[in-house]
Amino acid sequence: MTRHAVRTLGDVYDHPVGRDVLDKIALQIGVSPSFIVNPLTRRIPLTVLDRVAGRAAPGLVEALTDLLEMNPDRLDDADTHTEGQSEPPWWQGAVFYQIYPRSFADSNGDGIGDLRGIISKLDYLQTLGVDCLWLSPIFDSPNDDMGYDVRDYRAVMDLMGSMEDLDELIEQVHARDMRIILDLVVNHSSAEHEWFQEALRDPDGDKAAYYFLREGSPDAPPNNWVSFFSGSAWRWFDDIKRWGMHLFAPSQMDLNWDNPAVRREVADIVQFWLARGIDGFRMDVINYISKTAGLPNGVPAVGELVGFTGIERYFIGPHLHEYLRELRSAGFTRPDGSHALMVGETPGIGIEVGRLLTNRQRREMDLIFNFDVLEPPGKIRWDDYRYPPAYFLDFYLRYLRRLGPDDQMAIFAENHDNPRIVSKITLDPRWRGAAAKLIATISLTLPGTPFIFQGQELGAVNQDFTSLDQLRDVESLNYFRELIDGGATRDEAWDRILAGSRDHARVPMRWTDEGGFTTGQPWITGTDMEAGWSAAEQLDDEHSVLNFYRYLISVRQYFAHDDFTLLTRSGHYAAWTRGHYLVEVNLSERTIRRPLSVSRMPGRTVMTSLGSTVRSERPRPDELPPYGVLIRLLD
Ligand code: ISL
Ligand code: CA
Repeated sequence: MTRHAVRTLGDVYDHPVGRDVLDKIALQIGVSPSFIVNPLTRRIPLTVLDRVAGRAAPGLVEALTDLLEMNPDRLDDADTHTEGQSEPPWWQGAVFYQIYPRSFADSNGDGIGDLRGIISKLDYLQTLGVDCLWLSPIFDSPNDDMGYDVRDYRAVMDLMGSMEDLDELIEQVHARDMRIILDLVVNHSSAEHEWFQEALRDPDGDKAAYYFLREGSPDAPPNNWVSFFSGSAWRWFDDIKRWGMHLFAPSQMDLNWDNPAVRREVADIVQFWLARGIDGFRMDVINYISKTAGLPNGVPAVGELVGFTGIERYFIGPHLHEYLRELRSAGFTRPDGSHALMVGETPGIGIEVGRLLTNRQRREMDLIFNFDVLEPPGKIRWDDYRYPPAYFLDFYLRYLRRLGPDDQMAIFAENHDNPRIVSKITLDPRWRGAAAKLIATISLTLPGTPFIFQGQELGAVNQDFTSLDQLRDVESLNYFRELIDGGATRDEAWDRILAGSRDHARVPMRWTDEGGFTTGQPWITGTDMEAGWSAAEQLDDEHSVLNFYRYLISVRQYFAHDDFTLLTRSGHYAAWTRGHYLVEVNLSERTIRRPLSVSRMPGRTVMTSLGSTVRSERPRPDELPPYGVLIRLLD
């Protein structure tokens, strides 16, 4: 692989990592990237930039060049051998549905969702029309981070059921012509995993080398990295007089992927599950697995900029691509040579590095989640603000323009780590359904692989939690403490928690008007009791969000492999075609005019978001109501 020296601003921009970084900066300050990098500025030497920026943010430019040099891969360096005109892989036209098992359906009344609960809802999922289920963690876990802390990668968490239940679930999913992927959480394991327990018993033994354990003194952690769940990323284990690294909760110990034995273990785990019929994995924070050798301190200026000191030392580490390729061949390849699906959860990864990770010719992963879609410039999850749906559309349009024939993007608006998209967009109950349908339309008609999170198909909204004891998430609880310790009042701290808590997405599914999730006491309660929004009620309502999703998913097969053409994108309006379907959307909360150039195109209306606003309010034919959608089949 050729190494390109990075000396000028232009070199940075020509580098995939640099391009992503500069694009992010441009987005945040609200300018076009060409405002920063253009023929005039391209030749500015980084040494000069360092002198200018160095005063305000010492070390920033050096951190950037380090990062770029640590990541020499470029798409044009990749193996360019084309695989020929093979059939598109199954997942390309698929609609994914994420289940948060704990909160989906409880079969035995203990208040916690489980595998038999999921089995009991397979008819519902089939009616919805989704092709592949992704289950958030169901492996044995002490649940400090709700299963994202795995104690045994080969056992089912007892709260979820048994191995037999899982086998039955897999079988029944397949019998319905659907597929199923699980969650692979291998950047870290639970401290209760036998590997770590053995490391504690023998801190110089081979299992200790599975983790990052460092000698030192209890008052000075080995470096300045911070945890995503507050505080230092290091925890002192007094029994063995060693520090242990945890990028997440103190009981989620980071695994050392530089140890080949760890990589072999992970490949074996994947093989174990593939043999049981699993169709692939979503891979938790998979871009964090390769840490910079020597675990050097993070640059404080970077930490201040992005909020997490140390992140530039591991979010695209030096061996990331290598380890993924190895795992694909050693773990994700079946005996017949076919590959199971690899979906990477990749916080912080931009479009170009995303392409490096998923371009078909490179044989790393198949899809990744690009999280930049979740907050518009200047906002973070904890801010209370209204999310402009135009940002959602424009984000994916921009993404699309950058993709080549061997790239594919995943489209998503929600997951178990984020508040509900409808509440982010609008708090006005009149537009709840329309906003939900607008996101559905963009997600399901743009060329990409859509992921729907449970409840999204019901237009679920955030919960009016009123006190901390209603929350369960370690991140929210720790962050509240951190805010108070930092001098915030309880009200200030609570406002931030309420805006961003992951628990909004984790309350039980609303199956019936009374709830229908459990016959017992749910492990966490939801507060949204608005009539008409449960699954049962929506199935009976032809204008419901649920039936809108069902419709779009069912017709998707007719255009999923067809061309996409953007006809108009101006102001709050956009129109595009996908195959013979013509889609028009209003991205605002005001009624807007449809341009004649589009409204005159001959075709018949097959779907509108009507009915999700005030029932009697029929829009004029030349207008689109707030967040309105109009879908026609062209003649
Ligand atoms: O909530 C976040 C941190 O502030 C997110 O950045 C999130 O932690 C990140 O996207 C990684 O998420 C995944 O790994 C975590 C787990 O808690 C999340 O539920 C999971 O989706 C650690 O395993
Ligand atoms: Ca249960």
